[in-house]
Amino acid sequence: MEVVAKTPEREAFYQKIDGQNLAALWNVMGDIITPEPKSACRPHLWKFDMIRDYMTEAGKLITAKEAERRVLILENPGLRGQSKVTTSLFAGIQMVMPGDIAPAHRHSQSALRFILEGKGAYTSVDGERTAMEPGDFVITPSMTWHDHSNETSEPMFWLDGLDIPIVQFFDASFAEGSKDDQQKITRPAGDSFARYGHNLLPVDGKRSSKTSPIFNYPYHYTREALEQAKARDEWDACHGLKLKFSNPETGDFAMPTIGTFIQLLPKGFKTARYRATDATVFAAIEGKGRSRVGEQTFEWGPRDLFVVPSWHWVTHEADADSVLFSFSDRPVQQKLDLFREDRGNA
Ligand code: GTQ
Ligand code: FE2
Repeated sequence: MEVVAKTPEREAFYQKIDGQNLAALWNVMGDIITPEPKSACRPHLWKFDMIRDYMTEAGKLITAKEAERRVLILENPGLRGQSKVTTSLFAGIQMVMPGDIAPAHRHSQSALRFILEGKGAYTSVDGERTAMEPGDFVITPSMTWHDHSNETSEPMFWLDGLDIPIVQFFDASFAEGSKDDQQKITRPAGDSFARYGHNLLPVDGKRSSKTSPIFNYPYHYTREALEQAKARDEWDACHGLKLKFSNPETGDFAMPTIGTFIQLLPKGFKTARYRATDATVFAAIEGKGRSRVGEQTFEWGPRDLFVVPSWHWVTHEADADSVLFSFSDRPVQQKLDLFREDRGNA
C-alpha cells in the first residue's frame, strides 16, 4: 500500500489530534493490514545439549521450590524480553531434579509437556499422578491443579508449551498457589487413560472441559501408530506422515488453544516445501536430519528444538527414521477462520 506524502499542514494536524488520543489510519494502514503475514518472529534452533548444560548450572543456583518452576524460556530472537517462542505461544525447558518438588498451583493458561530426557518423574493433575518417559505428551488443562516431582536418581527434562501470550492478549489470566506443595492423589495412576484411552466413552458423559480427558499420551502408543503407518509406505509430500493428537470426546485437537502433532520422516525422505499461518515449534525425539526454514538451515538430532514462523517456507530432510513433535496455535486460527496453508505445488 502507498505511503501517504507528508505536508506541513498534515503534520500539524497529526500533532493536534495526537493530543486527543487520535491517529490517522492512512499513515499506518499498510503496517497493520499486510498483504501477507509479516511477523517479528524469526526462525531459530536451540541445541538441547547446550540447554542441558545451562539447566544443570541453574540447578546449582535455585531450587525448584524457590523458582516454583525451574524453566529456561525459549525466547524467539525476534521477540526478546516477551517470554514468547512465537507471537502466540510460550515454550520453555523444565528440569526436575531428583528430590525436587515443583509445588502445586493452577492457572488459566493451558500447558503441554513433551518429555525429552529422564524416566519416571511424576506430574500430578487433578488428583492423578502420571510417570513420564521420553516422547510422552502430557496435558495440564486450564485451571487444573498441578505439581511435579522426581523420585528417581536422574534429572528429568521436558519441553513446556503454554498459551501464555494468547491468555495475555485476552487479559484473561487467573492463577493461584496451593498451601500444600503436593496435591492429594485421589485416583490411581493410569485412571484417565483407562477411562478414555480405549475408544470407549461413558454413555452419559457430561464433561464440560474442552481439553482431552486423556492427560498422558504415552510415546509407546504414539510410536506404534507411526510404525504401523510406515509399513503402509504412503507418504504425504509435505509432511511424511503427520498426525494430530486428538480429544477422543470431540475428535478435535487435544487442547483447545494448542494443536499438537507427531510426525514420522522415514530415512532419506525429503519433504516438499510447505507454509502455513500457524507458527510452529518442533522438537525432535528420534533420528537426525535438517530443516530449511526461510533462508536458514537447521541440523537437528534428538531433543533439539526449532521454530518455524508464520508463512515461512519449510522443508525437512531425514538422514535416519526421524520423529518430530510439534505444536502451534492452529486450533485457535481454525476456529476463527484465519488458518491458511500453502503446499507449494505438492
Ligand atoms: O510446569 O506449571 O514452563 O506454570 C511455565 C509456567 C511451566 C508449570 C512453565 C508453568 C509451568
Ligand atoms: Fe503451571
